[in-house]
Order: sequence, then structure tokens, then C-alpha cells
Amino acid sequence: MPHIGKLSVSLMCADLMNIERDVKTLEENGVDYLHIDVMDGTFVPNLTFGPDFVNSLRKITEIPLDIHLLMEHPRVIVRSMDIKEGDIVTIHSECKESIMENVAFIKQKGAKFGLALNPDTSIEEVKKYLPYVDVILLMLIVPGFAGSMMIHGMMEKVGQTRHFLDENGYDNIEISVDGSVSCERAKYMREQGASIFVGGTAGIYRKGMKLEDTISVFKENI
Ligand code: S6P
Ligand code: MG
Repeated sequence: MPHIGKLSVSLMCADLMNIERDVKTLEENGVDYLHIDVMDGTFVPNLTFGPDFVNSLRKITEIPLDIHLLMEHPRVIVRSMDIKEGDIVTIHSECKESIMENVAFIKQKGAKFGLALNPDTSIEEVKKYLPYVDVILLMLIVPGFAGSMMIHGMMEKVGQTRHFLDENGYDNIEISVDGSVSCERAKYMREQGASIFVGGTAGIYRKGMKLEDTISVFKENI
């Protein structure tokens, strides 16, 4: 099943003191999703956005949200977010809670369920959850920060994951790639079967370049 290439821009990389202005620019330039990293300081050694931010964002934009919960215990936090149909809500396969309990809530809200895999986790390890998954998010970096280096072998993992999904009858599941996604890498991973691309400092918030320009170049590559 061919999936359309989509750009999800990571707000962690935005100008935080002018976030509304940035969101408007992203909207005007046809960005498909806003990628919101929600961290707990334990699963990853960092803190970013929380439910109040997500719920406020709702009031200023119609762009669907791509919520990435980098948390050991996402259950309570996900329930305090204003989740809408068309959003993607992703939890980590390595979290310390029942995946199925979180799936039920996310699906009940009409959102797509995403399952994230850290660089060391393989698609084979999460096979039992695939009937409920809409998106597999592959972390290409050690999660926690923007501007990190890609882990060796991660772009090949995209093709291997796509192959595994298709061979097992899950061609409906989309692959999202997150971390150090430049235009060139996005083009390659698009050919390998990824269809959702998280744009941060490598692809969208590039030094000396306008958002309008980086977005249009990026979109040409996916
Ligand atoms: C990292 C987080 C990501 C970053 C993104 C930034 O833990 O999940 O979504 O925001 O990786 O992109 P870049 O191009 O700076 O790595
Ligand atoms: Mg992320």
C-alpha cells in the first residue's frame, strides 16, 4: 500500500519565544503534522512540552498533532491531552506500562496509534502489537535531544522494517523516522519505505535559512 510522504515538524526545534509565529509559518507552508516531544526526564534525560502546551496549541492551529511520548509512564499524561481524530499519538515500546491499555485510549479518541522503537529495538520484538499499530516510529538517534548524530545502520533499518511489515501483511502501517533527518536522508528513506519524516535541526530549522525555503526543499524530497 503506497503511503503519501508527509512532513512533521518538531516544535522542540522552533523559536520557543515566538512559537505562535513559527506555527503560523508552518501552517502557511503546508506542513502535515506538528511533532510534539513529551519527555519525562527519566525515559530520556530531558524535559520538553506537556499537556498544557498541547492543549493551548490546539487553540491556535488546525494542523494535526504528532505527539511523541518519550516516557516510562505515558498513561496519565496522555489522558490529560486534547487528542483529536487525525492526530498520531506515539508511545515507546520500551515504556514501563501496558501498551494495550494505552492503545485502547488512543484509538477511542479516533487518533492513530504509533509505536516508537529505540535504535536497539527491532520490529520482530513488537510483532504482537502490530494488529493495533498505525505508525511505527523509528528513532534514528539516541532519543532526548535535537541535533544528535544518527546511529550507524538506522537508515538500513527502515528498509528492513518495511520489508518485515509487508511480508507479514502489515502494508497499512506507516513508518515514521525521527532524528537527524536531512533532505538527502529523507529522500533515501522515502525510497526505503518511510512516509512520515520528522524535521528538526537537520532538515527544517537550518542555520541561515528561512523556514519557507527549507520546507519547500524538504517536501520535494519526500
Ligand atoms: C528527540 C526527539 C526528536 C527531535 C528531533 C530533532 O528525542 O524525539 O523528535 O525533536 O530529532 O530533529 P534533529 O534534526 O535536530 O535531530
Ligand atoms: Mg520525537
